[in-house]
Amino acid sequence: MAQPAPGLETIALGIGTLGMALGTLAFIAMGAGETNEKKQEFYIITIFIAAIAAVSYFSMFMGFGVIEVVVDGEALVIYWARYADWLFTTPLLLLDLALLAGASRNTIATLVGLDVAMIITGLVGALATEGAAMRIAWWGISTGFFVVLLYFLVSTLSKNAAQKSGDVAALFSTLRNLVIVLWTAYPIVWIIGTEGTLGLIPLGVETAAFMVLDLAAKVGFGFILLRSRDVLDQASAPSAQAAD
Ligand SMILES: *C/C=C(C)/C=C/C=C(C)/C=C/C1=C(C)CCCC1(C)C
Repeated sequence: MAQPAPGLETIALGIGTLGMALGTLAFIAMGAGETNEKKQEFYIITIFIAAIAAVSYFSMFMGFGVIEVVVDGEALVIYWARYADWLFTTPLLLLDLALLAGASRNTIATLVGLDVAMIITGLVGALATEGAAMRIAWWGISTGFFVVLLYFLVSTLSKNAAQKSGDVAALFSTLRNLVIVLWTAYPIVWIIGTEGTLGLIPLGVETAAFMVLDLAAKVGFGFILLRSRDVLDQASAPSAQAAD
């Protein structure tokens, strides 16, 4: 059993837990009293994103969800709990974006499928013991899914959003760009961190980097989305149809 990580890791995981918990409470408060069912969807999804991450961070803070993987004779400390979190929270983030854009079910299924494939292959890479080359190969496969996912965000989903009102399209662009920039940092932190075996940054720095990214990509994203009440009104107006 791994012990709770000391130092920077513990601090980063503690801040992550607090930030996600406060984000959850803030989103619940923002959504309280919302009676429009379509708009409630955005609140429910975004509350769960922060809540799942809060639980995941708390588990890692308590020293759970972390294992040692021996690669080429060297022990790597891997937080697998992240992937359990991301497996649910990243599809939910994409669902928020897709609902905003008025995407069809097929587009949503494609995005979620690519995303789940990205997270699972990333997890395989994180746990692979065959050697550094094999881990980096899985990183490459995961990054391949990620690139296709980004393609769908800038093509199909952006086209859907362009058919919405100017305000909705503008909010979509802001959030989409935030996703592109923040999400791109994850594979970079992974490969230069413990998982990539290159060890360019120590585990504490990596944990802090993921914490800042997670807070921005979930709580930051959620605030930008949910504070725009009248834009959500327009996005969920009955006239808004699912585009193909
Ligand atoms: C709230 C959590 C978020 C937004 C997490 C996003 C995670 C990714 C975009 C992860 C991507 C990865 C690759 C593209 C390569 C392999 C390693 C991963 C899983 C870190």
